[in-house]
Amino acid sequence: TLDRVTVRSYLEAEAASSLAEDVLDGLTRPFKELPPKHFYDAAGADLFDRICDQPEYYPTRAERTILQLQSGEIARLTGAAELVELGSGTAAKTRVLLDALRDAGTLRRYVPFDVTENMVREVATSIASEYDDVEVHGIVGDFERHLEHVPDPVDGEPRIVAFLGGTIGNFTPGSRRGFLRGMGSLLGDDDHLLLGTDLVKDPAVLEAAYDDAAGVTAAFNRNVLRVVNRELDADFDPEAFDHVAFFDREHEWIEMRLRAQRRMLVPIRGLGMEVAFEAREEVRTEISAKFTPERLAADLAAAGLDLVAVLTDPEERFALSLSRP
Ligand code: AVJ
Repeated sequence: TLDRVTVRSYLEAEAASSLAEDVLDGLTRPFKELPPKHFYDAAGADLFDRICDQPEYYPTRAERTILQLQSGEIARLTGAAELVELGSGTAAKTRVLLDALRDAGTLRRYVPFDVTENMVREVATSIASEYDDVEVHGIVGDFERHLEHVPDPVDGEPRIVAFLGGTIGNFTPGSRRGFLRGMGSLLGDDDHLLLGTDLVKDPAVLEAAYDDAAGVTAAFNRNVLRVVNRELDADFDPEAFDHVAFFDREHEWIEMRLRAQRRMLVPIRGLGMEVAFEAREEVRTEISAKFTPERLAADLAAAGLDLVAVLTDPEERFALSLSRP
């Protein structure tokens, strides 16, 4: 099987510098901010997996339900020989889609793309051993900067570029459209974008999903401070920050913040600076946009994509959309 696996990394030392610049930028703003991509070191990836098992966090289960019910339809509508998956993670849900493409007799290659090298390697070798004759081309990179390294489609056959889980919601509205356009640039006339988006719903349900009773999301949120401590030799006390999650009704997004319990001065030696916090001052750590079908269509159209199908779970909590250039 190993002769069917390639893994290329485009990250190297860049990862640390992108964190340094993001922390420098984000913590010197009048309203402090840290981008959500730095949550996902090994501990953060584990915490996210645990979030998905919490009873309140429905998106992962809802999306899996849609895949289980609709993968055959997705295979039929796309006839895809290839699945490119941005943010592939452990590819748990992906197998449902790969199975459908294999059963349709079209599947030839899987391209997992993620920031965590070990995860890409493990996924690449296990998929290659589970799916006879399927090639796997793993990419270790930052999908905001390395999309250009996605290989050309095999023999010009149709492909699906998938961005699942609702991660598109982490982009602010303007950069969201830019990123959709970037994914669109990977699509030829016979290709499709498969996009997972969480849907607008009762704010109480949304807020519970980002503030589970077991405190796993709170630990995930604080983990970004541990990442900064380790990578930039900083002295954050993660326990001195409270986890805050609320639905912003105007923007229709969940916002996560970390709120300082008291005044403090935090050394970040790797940047040669100290950051001051007022008591109750907050750092925004994530937005997670929730969509209405109208907004989804408008964002896709703005990125030059035409909606082909919107597939939802029976409770209409989450949507998987297929669109094309
Ligand atoms: C992995 C980005 C889809 O926004 O719901 C989960 C991350 N943050 N709980 C999301 C997350 C808090 C998640 N995504």
